[in-house]
Amino acid sequence: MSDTIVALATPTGRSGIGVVRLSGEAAVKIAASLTRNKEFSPRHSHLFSLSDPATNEVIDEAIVTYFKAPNSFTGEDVIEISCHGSPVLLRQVIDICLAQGARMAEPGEFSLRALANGRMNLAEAEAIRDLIDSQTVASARQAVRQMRGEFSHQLQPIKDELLDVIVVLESALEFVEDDLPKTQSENIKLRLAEIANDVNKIAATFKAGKLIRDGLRVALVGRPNVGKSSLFNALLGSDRAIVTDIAGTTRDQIHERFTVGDIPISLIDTAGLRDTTDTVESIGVERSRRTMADADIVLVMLDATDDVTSEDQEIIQSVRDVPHLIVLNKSDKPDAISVAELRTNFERNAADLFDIQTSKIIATSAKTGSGLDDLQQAIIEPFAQHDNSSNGFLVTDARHHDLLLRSADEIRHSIDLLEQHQSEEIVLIGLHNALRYLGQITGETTTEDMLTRIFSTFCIGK
Ligand SMILES: Nc1nc2c(ncn2[C@@H]2O[C@H](COP(=O)(O)OP(=O)(O)OP(=O)(O)O)[C@@H](O)[C@H]2O)c(=O)[nH]1
Ligand SMILES: [Mg+2]
Repeated sequence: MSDTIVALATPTGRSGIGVVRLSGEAAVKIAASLTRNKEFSPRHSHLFSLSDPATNEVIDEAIVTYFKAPNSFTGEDVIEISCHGSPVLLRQVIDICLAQGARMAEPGEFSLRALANGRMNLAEAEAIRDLIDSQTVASARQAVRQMRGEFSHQLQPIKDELLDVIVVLESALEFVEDDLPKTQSENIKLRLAEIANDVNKIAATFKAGKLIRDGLRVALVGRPNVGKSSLFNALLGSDRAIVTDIAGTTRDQIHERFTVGDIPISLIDTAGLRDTTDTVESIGVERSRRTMADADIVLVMLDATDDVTSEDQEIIQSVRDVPHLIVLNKSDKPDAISVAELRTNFERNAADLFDIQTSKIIATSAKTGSGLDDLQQAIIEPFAQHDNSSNGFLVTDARHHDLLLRSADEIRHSIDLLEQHQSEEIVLIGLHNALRYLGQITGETTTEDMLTRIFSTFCIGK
């Protein structure tokens, strides 16, 4: 039988209440030693004085709730102790549990046990992790849908149908002497094509799902002093980054998050790009260049009151082939040029170098806030997807997406083999693979190694 695990289920730090959670055979015995109480009625909460069995000293008053196996989150005996939220006290309670025979839970170990005991499937367990990690209401909503089994329900009829086809082919292998009759073979191909299509449809929701879950990395780049940090602060609505009129103010990059609509944005302010002999600044410039390479979209900022320099041109040139926007800042100033003027200037001065006619340009003022709404919409526009073919359920996990694609590939390959009149035996290999991949999403056919890898991405106490 498995050992008893303990962890803090609430975040570390001061809080009104902190919850220590135990799961396993010894959970009740450990709770008994802390409370000097022998019987706990399942699904009832009771107030107890907690004391240290080693010293008999009372350490807190706490609410203890008992969830008796198998009707608990993990399927084992679970005890939740809601103490006052002092980090020192909570550490002490955990230490006592450890001294009484529990061991510290690994990340995701409570969920892993829930999975092992059939309390939920893998996709549902992953959804709990995603719910905890979600940064927006939209991604939380998706995670809850998955947690409640919606993904598994969508997959089930597809798996059933695939299994049906496999059974037909397997029995043909057993009982039919020659090749399958032509009509039957045509029918199987049609059924397989439909299955592959259904799988692909679900996989196609990943683009939107990934966006809602992971959001976008947006890098703000440009020459020194154009107003990157000012715009960064204006978008966040706080004075996060230092702003001065000295060129080269920002040395290191700063990340902050905000959301546009349902999409989490990780905004990165960078050191102004220029050739410099200053060691610290040049490291910053190097980092800025790397950030540009990693970003989903790059905002190249120009100063609307300044001529476009060769440095500006170089920066724009370098983002030509990646999603980018040109931000014409300081548009509040009387001598600021307009977007149309910028386009004309470019045409005149740099036509043979490259052109910015295909680049989107947004005029902003970090000072007055004008243009910020347009800028936010322009950031998400290339990524937003309006397809709603799956009732709004979105695949958000790269692992699931990958398995769906692999499954559809195997099915398509099997159809090709049927076209070539290959033997059922060979066709079946691919179909079994396809079914196995679908099974790995919900964990029916997932190996021990993979489970360990997946659950290591969970937080401790879940
Ligand atoms: N009038 C006006 N001034 C601005 C605007 N944006 C920034 N400034 C001013 O421009 C100067 C430089 O602003 P920063 O935000 O520090 O510029 P930066 O691009 O981050 O500069 P580095 O960190 O040196 O690369 C400051 O004096 C700002 O107050 C704007 O939209 N309008
Ligand atoms: Mg700056």
